[in-house]
Amino acid sequence: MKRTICVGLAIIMLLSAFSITALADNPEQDGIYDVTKSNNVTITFYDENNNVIKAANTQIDDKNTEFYADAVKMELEISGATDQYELIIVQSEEGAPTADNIVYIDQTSPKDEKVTFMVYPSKLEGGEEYFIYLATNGKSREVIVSFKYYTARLKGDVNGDGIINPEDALSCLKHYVGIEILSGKSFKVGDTNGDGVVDPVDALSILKHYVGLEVLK
Ligand SMILES: [Ca+2]
Ligand SMILES: [Ca+2]
Repeated sequence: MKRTICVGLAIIMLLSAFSITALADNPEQDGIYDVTKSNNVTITFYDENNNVIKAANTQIDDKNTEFYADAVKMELEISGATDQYELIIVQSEEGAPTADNIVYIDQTSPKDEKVTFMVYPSKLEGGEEYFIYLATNGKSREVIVSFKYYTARLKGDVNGDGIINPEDALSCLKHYVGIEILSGKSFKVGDTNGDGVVDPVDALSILKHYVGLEVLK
């Protein structure tokens, strides 16, 4: 019994050691970030209304990144193109496009040794990583671009994964008992009733939202 308590305390102390870091505020808008691309690819990002989006330096989850606020579409120009190309965008799983994870597919032929794709993924979900594959005759499919999508924090979405569920309620309870201290945006969205404290009342609201008894707004 004594041993169980000691192990429990050790776990709690270990958890606290990892969680006492203040988080910088994440962006207020949704958008694309962490873009990597091959050298022969030029990308222009657009919002829903086809306005060009410029990159802004920002922090997401305490990491510096270039952020394209409100970007949902992109134009890809691939130079050195000689053949017909097929482009596929896959959510999450690098290496295995399947019917379930493909969010965009298109095919085009080059013009002046360039191919241009105007890409509009069917869905973009917060916290997910996307891979853009290009394939052509005699050349196997390769990743030419990868990016992540960020969604601004909803009230109750304490861990910022875009979903409000029991995990978030648990984070509120951990904060309440001092195991995992919430700060910044996480605290703000965790305090669902806005009374300045994150406690079991907030955890309960999140659970009620999850089961459909209450809608957090
Ligand atoms: Ca969440
Ligand atoms: Ca509260």
